[in-house]
Formats: sequence, C-alpha cells, structure tokens
Amino acid sequence: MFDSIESRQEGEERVRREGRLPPGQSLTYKFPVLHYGPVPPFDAATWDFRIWGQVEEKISWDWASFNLLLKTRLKMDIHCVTRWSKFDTLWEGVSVRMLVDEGFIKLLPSAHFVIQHAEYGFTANLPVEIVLQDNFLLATHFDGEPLSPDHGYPLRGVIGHIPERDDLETPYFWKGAKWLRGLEFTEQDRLGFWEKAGYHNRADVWKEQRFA
Ligand SMILES: Nc1nc2c(c(=O)[nH]1)N[C@H]1C(S)=C(S)[C@@H](COP(=O)(O)O)O[C@H]1N2
Ligand SMILES: [Mo]
Repeated sequence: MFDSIESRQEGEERVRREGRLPPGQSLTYKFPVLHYGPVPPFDAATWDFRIWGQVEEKISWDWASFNLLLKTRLKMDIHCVTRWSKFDTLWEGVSVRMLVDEGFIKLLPSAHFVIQHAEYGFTANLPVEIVLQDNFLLATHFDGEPLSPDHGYPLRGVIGHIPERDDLETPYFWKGAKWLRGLEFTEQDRLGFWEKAGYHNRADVWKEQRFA
C-alpha cells in the first residue's frame, strides 16, 4: 500500500540517521544534468581512450577493445556540490585500480595526480590515491543501462560514497568527468575546469569543501 512507499522527507531522515547525508545536502530521486557546454556526439569508429604521462608506457583502447576489459559493479551515494544527493546509485564500468593491478597501467613513482581529459578540453583533477580507491570508476552504465548522452555516454568518471566505507575519501560528484577520453598521470597537480572556476580542489563532501 501507499504507506510502504517512503516519501522524500522520510528517505532523507533515514539516510541522515544512517550517517549517509553529508552536511548541507538534501536527498533527491531525480538525476539532474549539470555541465558546461554542449553534449558531444559519439562515433564508435573514431573514439579512443588514452592513458599517458607518468606511466612506463602509454596505452590506448578503441571502443570495441575498451569493452573487452573486465567490468565491475558499484553501488554508491553521489553528492553534488549544488546540494543534491542521490543514494544507492548503481554503476558499472572499469576500475582504474584493476587496470593498475592487471598491468595495463604501469605507474611511475612520480605519478601523484590524475587529470581526467574529456571532450572539448574539459578536465577534472584528483590525487592518484583517490582514483585508485573503490569509489572511483570509469563508468559505462548507470542503473543497468548504457549512460544517457546527457550523463556522459559512452564513458565518464564517477566518484561517490560507499556506505560503511568511511575509510575512503569522498569528493563531490563534479570530480567525475563526463564524455571522458583519457587519463593523464602527473607529478604536479593541475587545476581542472571547475577547480579553476573557484570550486575546492580537494572537494571532500564530509568537510563541506565546496569552494576554494
Ligand atoms: N565533461 C564534463 N564533465 C562534467 C562537467 C562538465 O561541465 N563537463 N561538470 C561536472 C559537474 S559540475 C557535475 S555536478 C557533474 C554532473 O553530472 P550529471 O550531469 O550526470 O549529474 O558532472 C561533472 N562532469
Ligand atoms: Mo556541479
């Protein structure tokens, strides 16, 4: 019956009780779309995904070979700096940690930061430790379906909070670049698009690091 359906407010109270609602956030069941500029077209014939920078060898995949990589599923809560949070979101994709563990990416000791490079020159930066955590994924699917064009098809970075995994640092959701085309490993940090626009570089949701 209707009384078994949780209202938005009840849902928000529940995640607050469970310690999953970061300060200043509120629960949404929607999935807002936020980005700068137009949605890029996708052409499977020309798309590639590249790894370069502080690695022993550059590597790249075309769309067909990227899809042969082992994929993992990940359920997490995502927290947008604009104050909406979406809980128990389901992602599928390729883990950067797996790419390192399986020897696809051979990191040099000088690899301290990762710049996600997306279509039209968009970038987002993170420390390498965070990109190697279980809560960062190169996602191809959301909720069992390929990403929609608005949400980053065919590939995007995603970062969020895995309940019970308070050992993992959780940045706001903007730290995942939609329409992702490559990862550059760097020695020095380099501010990404929103970070240059005044967003906080570390962006820890629990410390409410929204703006620099
Ligand atoms: N390529 C690209 N990725 C991007 C952005 C962008 O402007 N361009 N904006 C970021 C911001 S600010 C947010 S909040 C999230 C929003 O993702 P969504 O539209 O799937 O909710 O994407 C992030 N990734
Ligand atoms: Mo954002």
